[in-house]
Order: sequence, then C-alpha cells, then structure tokens
Amino acid sequence: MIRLFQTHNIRRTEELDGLWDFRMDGMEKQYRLPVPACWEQHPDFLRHRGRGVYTRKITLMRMENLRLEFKGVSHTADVFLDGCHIAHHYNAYTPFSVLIKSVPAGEHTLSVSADNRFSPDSALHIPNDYYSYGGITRPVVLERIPDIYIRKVHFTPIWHNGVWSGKIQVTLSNLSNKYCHATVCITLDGQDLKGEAQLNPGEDCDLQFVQDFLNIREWSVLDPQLYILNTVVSIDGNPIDDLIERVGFRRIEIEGTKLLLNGKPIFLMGFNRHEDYACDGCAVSFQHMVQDLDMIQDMHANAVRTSHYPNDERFLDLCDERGILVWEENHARGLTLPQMQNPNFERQCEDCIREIVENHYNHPAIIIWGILNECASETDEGRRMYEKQYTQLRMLDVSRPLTSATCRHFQDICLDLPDVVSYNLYAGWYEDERAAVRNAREIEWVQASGGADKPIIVSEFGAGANYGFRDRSHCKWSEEYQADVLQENLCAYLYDPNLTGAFVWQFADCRVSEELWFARRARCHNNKGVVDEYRRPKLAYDVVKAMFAAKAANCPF
Ligand code: ADA
Repeated sequence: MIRLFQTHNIRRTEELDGLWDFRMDGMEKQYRLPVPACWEQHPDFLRHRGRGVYTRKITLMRMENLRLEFKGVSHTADVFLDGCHIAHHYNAYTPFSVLIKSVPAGEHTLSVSADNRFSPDSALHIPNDYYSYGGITRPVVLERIPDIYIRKVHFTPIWHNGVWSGKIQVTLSNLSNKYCHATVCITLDGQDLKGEAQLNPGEDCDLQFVQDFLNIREWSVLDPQLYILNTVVSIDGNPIDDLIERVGFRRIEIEGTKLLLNGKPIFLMGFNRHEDYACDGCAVSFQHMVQDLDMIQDMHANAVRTSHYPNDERFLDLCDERGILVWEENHARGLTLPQMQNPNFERQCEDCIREIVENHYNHPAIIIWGILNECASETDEGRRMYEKQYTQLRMLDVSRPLTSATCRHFQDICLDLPDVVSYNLYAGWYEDERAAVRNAREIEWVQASGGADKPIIVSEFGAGANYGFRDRSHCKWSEEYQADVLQENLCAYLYDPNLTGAFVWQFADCRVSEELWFARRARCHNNKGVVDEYRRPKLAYDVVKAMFAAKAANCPF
C-alpha cells in the first residue's frame, strides 16, 4: 500500500514491494529480503550496522520516462539503474524521487544501497534514544511519466469573512525539448477550475487557482471531513497525466495563549510516538499503524507528536481520516552544540524540512511543525541555527504555527522564536519535584524569557516501567510507579489554564542504540511506553485513558 486513497487514474503507477535480491557488504551470502522492511528482522542482521544492496528487475514494453519514488530508505540511499548511479539521499524519514527520461524497452536492473552506519557524514542518524534501522523501510513506487507531467499540487484552505476558499498551487514539468501548451483542470467538491500553461522546454511551470467553496464541511477532530482534489493536465484536449490529493478545510490559529482549531480553543491530549514495533523495527506495518491509532483513540487522545522525525505518509493519512491532530517535526533529537556543528548538520536539517513540507503539506491533520527536539538552544550558535530553520519553515508554510521542544530549562535563549513554546518535563522521573510545583516554576520562567503570551505545551512527561514488573511498593520501574507519575502529571497539566497541550512520553516502548549511555537502558529499550513494543498495555494505559476521557468529557472539541 502506497497511500490510503488512489493517487492516479491516468498515470501508470506500481508499488515495487515483495522480495528483492539482497547482499550485505562484506558477506558472500545472497538473500531475498522483503521490501518495505528493516533488515534487522532477518536472523542474520538483528543488530547489523552496515551497507546492503537490494536488487530487482523492471521490464518496459516500450521506451518510457520513469519516475521512482522512495518513501524511506534507512538511512543513506544510493540508487543505480543498469549500474548507472541515478540518486543519492540522506535520511530514513523523508521521501525522495528520481526521474529518468527515455528509458529503452526491455529488462533493466534497479539497485538500491542502504547504509545505516554512524559516521561524520551522518549528523542526524547518530547513536540515540531510538534505533536507526537499516533497509528499504517504506514503499517504493515506479511510475511511467509523460513528457508533460504534474510534479506537485499544494492545497491551502482559507477562511475569510465566514467563507471557505481554497488556494491550489500546481507545478507542471516539461521533460521534452519543445515548447508546449497544456490545459489544467482541477475538480474539488464538484467544482471544476480550468487553467492554461505555456511550458518552455525542460522547465517547470507554476499555476495558482483560488476558489470559494460554499457548501464545505470543515475538517475537525469530531468530524474529519476530507475532499478529493483531482488535477488533470491535457494536451490538445487529451488528458495525459493526473495527480489526486486528499485535503481538508480547517484553520489553525493562535489567539493569545490559546491554540484555536476552526475558531475554537483546543487542548492537545497527546502521545509521543516513535515509528517502532517489536518485529517490524521502524517499518511499522499498516495493520500495526492502525492498531496504534486504535489504542491511542481508545485512550481518548486527540493528538500525536511524530517524535523525532517525519512519519510514514500512510500514518498521516490515517490521522487525516480519524481527526487526530499531528505535531510533525524534522529529524533531530538531543544534539549538543558540537553535534550541531557537524558540517553536514544544517544542510541535512534543511533538506529534511524542505522534504516534509513538500510532501506532507496537504495533510489537514498536521497542525503544527516542530524542529530540533532538545538541541543546543541555550547557545548563541545554536540560536542562529534554530532561527535559520524557523525562517526556512515560515517561507515554505505560513499556514501552520511552529514550535520546538526544549529541555534547556532556565537557560534556553530561543523562546522568542517559535509561535508555541514547548518543553519536556520529567517531574517524578528525572526530577523529584511535584509536577504542579515544577511546572509552575517552568511557566514563570518561560513567560519571563521570551515566551510571554504564547501557547505553551508540555511536549513530554512520563516515567519508565518494565512491562510485567508489578510491585506493591510502587518502586521505580514498576508499572505501578509509572501509573502514579502519569496520574500526577496529568492532574497537573490537563487543567492548567496556562497550557494548551500535554503529550505523554511515550505511547510504546522502543528500541534504542547500544552505544553511549543509551546502552544502560534496560533491554536496550526506552521503557516509558504506556504499552510495550508488542503493544501490551501497562497499568498506566487505563490511568491515561481515564484522565483523557474526563478531560474530553468536559471540553469536547
Ligand atoms: C527526552 C527526549 C526523548 C526521550 C526522553 C527520555 O525528553 O526528547 O526522546 O529520550 O527524554 O525517555 O528520557
């Protein structure tokens, strides 16, 4: 499965899933490994860091332009067609594509190397409190592309004077060496919008449409209404390409210290969720994505934070359909200033930001973009990099507020930069102070340090518990202790008028690196999930469920 809805009727597209030939560098043995998947699910590669090469054949009946899209290769990819290098990409969590013109008829060999090693070339995939797996971990799509094709369609819902309108930005590409006249027809909610395009050889062409839509139902948590946006490009009246997107009409605004969804204040009751499932690694299967959201909604949560990287688009599609609000963030967790000064860091962050906005812009569920979780925001050099990334994001998307989760308590010098201030607080785990008292001190500091009159989110709070460890003493690491800590933190945060959201750390236990201090974590897992990596609920599950349910009952969205 590529997306939860059909993205083309005209363009021929197929998913290159199934078994690919595979070889791991330095090993003779040949394998057949599934795609998408992590190589760690194979007994020979359970903890393997290295470079592996996946290979398969593709057959063309006639000469074609091919477009290959990789939704995720972990973590560094190089792509070869018949031995020619055609693409390089860094970062497991963002899609990339490559277009090859005029590929002759016949059988061709597609090879993809994946490299999950840590090295100075990798500033974001580093030893961390989550695991950087290896492999082609998200879907691969092969498309046959005409000389004039639709490269991108972005939809922005606009609410003005009580009327919904939509801004639709279309980018066409001309792969030929000829001038070309094309017509574009957009259909949304039964309305047709038409435009003309003059395309120069080898160039892109942007078109923009703005149209009122009078009978629209808003996208909301309780009624997540989605609409199909169909764009068709024709030459001389013949439709030659199309791109289907799925959109929603909703507005996210800030009013003082409140976050408004469709004009009404919301409180984000959320979970932090790593893309990690016991047997799947980061290549979480679709059914396990559904299971995760079933459990998250069973606990009456209304939000998910994609800690700490962009997520699989099928998961975002599910959030669109279910009315689950998403804080999606670029890829970074806990980098010190020296790590941020890696010569690759700024470019790799900016590539990630560009790729998530380009590919995830149309998801109504995404209501906030985050950057740089717990990086060096207490330093001048760190501030320069935060500021640069906020600026880049604002240039790419003015429709969503921005935030960043800090842990530089009482030292952060960047709180004036985001639209929403967020901090990670572990009262009862890393700090012994009572949650309400500790949070009051944090809020006082935030409001005096650049965060005054801004919405505030407690972006992480929680405690560790080893699944199945019960102890009447309620000692640390028992399920009882974790439930007690979450109970106390939720009591402190859910009804604090200074807060607009609180995200439990974390939904499920996840595997972590075996390097550095992370190896001291029991089982080499981060055990703060309210379910374990097999989604077996701990005692905390029912505590969070009761607390979120009570909050939802007295302030429905
Ligand atoms: C930090 C970090 C999380 C996780 C958490 C923990 O807040 O943002 O990724 O590492 O601490 O479990 O300690």
